[in-house]
Amino acid sequence: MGKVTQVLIMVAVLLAVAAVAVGAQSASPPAVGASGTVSKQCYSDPCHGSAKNETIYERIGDRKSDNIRGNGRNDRLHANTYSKDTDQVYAHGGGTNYLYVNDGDTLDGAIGGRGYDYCYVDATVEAADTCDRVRVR
Ligand SMILES: [Ca+2]
Ligand SMILES: [Ca+2]
Ligand SMILES: [Ca+2]
Repeated sequence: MGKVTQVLIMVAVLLAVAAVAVGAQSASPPAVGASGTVSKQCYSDPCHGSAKNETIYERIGDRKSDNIRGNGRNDRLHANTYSKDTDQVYAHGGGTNYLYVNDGDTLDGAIGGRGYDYCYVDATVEAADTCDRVRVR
């Protein structure tokens, strides 16, 4: 085998390994795919999701206490963009949900539903016992 051929094979193998690594990374976290996910910015309180895969964001600005309710399917509910507020985030319905209330204060609430819920909080006091997984950040 010529040296050039050997090098080419090595490069090909490295590229294949890199591709697999990238693929594995983008495959996690599970269940929630980029396809079919709808983003929603809240302008009202309470703010309701629909029966779609959704990423919902709290109202714009500090000191606005939000009630955000997801619905069916897999949702990501963000109340961690602004602070100095008391936000309540409810998963509602099934699916795999991600509830974010880690906005720097410990006044918020993350409440899980029937599905599997990940709650990202500033302190465990913000996580209801309906959260299946609690992450303090
Ligand atoms: Ca808020
Ligand atoms: Ca907030
Ligand atoms: Ca908080």
